[in-house]
Amino acid sequence: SIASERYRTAYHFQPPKNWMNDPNGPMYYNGIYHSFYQYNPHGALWGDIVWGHAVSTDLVNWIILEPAIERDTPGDINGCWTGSATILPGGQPIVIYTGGDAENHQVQNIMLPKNRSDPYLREWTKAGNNPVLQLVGPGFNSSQFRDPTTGWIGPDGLWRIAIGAEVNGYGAALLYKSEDFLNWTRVDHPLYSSNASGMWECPDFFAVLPGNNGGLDLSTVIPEGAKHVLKVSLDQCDKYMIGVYDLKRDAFSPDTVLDDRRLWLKIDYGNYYASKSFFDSKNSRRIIWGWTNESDSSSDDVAKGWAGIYAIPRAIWLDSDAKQLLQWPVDEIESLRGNEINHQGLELNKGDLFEIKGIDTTQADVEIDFELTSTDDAEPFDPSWLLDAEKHCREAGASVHGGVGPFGLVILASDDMEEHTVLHFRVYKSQQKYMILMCSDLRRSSLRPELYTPAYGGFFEFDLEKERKISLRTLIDRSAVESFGGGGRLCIIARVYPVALADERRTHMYAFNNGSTTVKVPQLKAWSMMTAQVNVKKG
Ligand code: DQQ
Repeated sequence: SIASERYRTAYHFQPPKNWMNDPNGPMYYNGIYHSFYQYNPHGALWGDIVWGHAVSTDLVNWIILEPAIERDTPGDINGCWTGSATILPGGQPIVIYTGGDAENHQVQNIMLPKNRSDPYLREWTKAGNNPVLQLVGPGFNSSQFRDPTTGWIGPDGLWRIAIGAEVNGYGAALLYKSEDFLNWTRVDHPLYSSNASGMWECPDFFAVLPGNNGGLDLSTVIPEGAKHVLKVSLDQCDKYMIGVYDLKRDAFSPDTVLDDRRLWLKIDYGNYYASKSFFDSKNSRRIIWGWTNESDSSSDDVAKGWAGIYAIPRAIWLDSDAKQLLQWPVDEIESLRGNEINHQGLELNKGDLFEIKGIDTTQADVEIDFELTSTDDAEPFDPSWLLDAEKHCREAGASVHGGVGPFGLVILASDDMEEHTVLHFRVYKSQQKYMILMCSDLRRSSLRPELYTPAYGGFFEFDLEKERKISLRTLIDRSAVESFGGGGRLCIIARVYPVALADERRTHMYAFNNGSTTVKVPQLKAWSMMTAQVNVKKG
């Protein structure tokens, strides 16, 4: 229907139709970016999973190819699930992925490109010795054993990978070693495990240098001073720990161990799961890709004929204090910026609503700097709020007056404001530092029933003594709203389905302030975004 076309994203990747979930095996190889994805060739709900395949030279425009692998061997007859790519010395790409076998055990399989001189690597061959890994033994659960990582080389010259598992009911990243990437043995201790949670899906393990956005290749020597990040997927979100990879123990050791997993940092505080990163040797950066599900109902998805998008690929690096990751949409996305508007020297007093006009409000890239005129009225921060930032976003919503904030952006607003989505900040004082609340509040985003419309949110630490400006960048793409707060300190991607959008009615965008402290906007820039070629199919 027309409505479902209006909700389709114009520059967030999605296949031409059907269901898509986790990003798989991302890599840059011989001038081409490869994106594989969990894909149901038969419909808009999860099932019959194969690896969809798309290629790009710029991470913006994509060519959709035939699926790279289908369910046709005993080791993957129930599904070709998530896995990762590694480029072996000499330029041999190799993929390890999870298969569901006929008994519903999860096993690991290998596949290789059939012809390395095909620039798109269209055809893939499964290894003769598949499945290369199975899990048996006390405490293990063969139906909770999946999602192998990209490989890295240890000091002994052997390859290593980690695999998500549940051991005695607890989350673990199991560690495996191999000489040739085909024959693997389990190391008797995990890379890391924790009794703070159950099953870990989609582990990702990578090295980062504090304050350096250059990106590190896992399979080369890791420089002195590097930290490691372990990301795992659970509780509908992607959480991570920063620590060190202790080469003597051959194990990850987090800088801070948090027993309550609600306190673990998140890659994104919205609708984002199963992310996977890779080293981009073209531009020397690490890029992370995540899956954003629909927030409408399954029957809506069947009616639309499609479900699932990817967040914009983001550069990801470690902050200079080594306490959190920073993320920013890849620069390439700016090639879609069209018509630009620009405002300088705005001032937002308590209750002000400033309409941002002159761009396509349904397909836009918006960058705003909010400069605080004072922090005197910042209310005290209560650390218990960290346990449930969404609750705090519901209670301290955009219409609740505060000391410093709420201020931010109202988007996809209907003429009468009956429908609107809000992105906002609020500033709190916590001993020597400031804590910023960032929310993406979907509660009034649509008049349609049966939608999941939470107020997503999180807190980040910010040095307001050093920097008085808090930036907000929001990528609006029809049903996708992806926001970056404080220069990439906190990210929230969300899905919204306003009736006004489906009806092709005008929607409005405003900057606002509802705090008693005046907020200046020294710079506001916004662009209409053009439509990327993400739906081109080539046989
Ligand atoms: N999705 C895959 C699994 C993975 C899960 C199956 C995470 O391999 O654990 O589609 O979304």
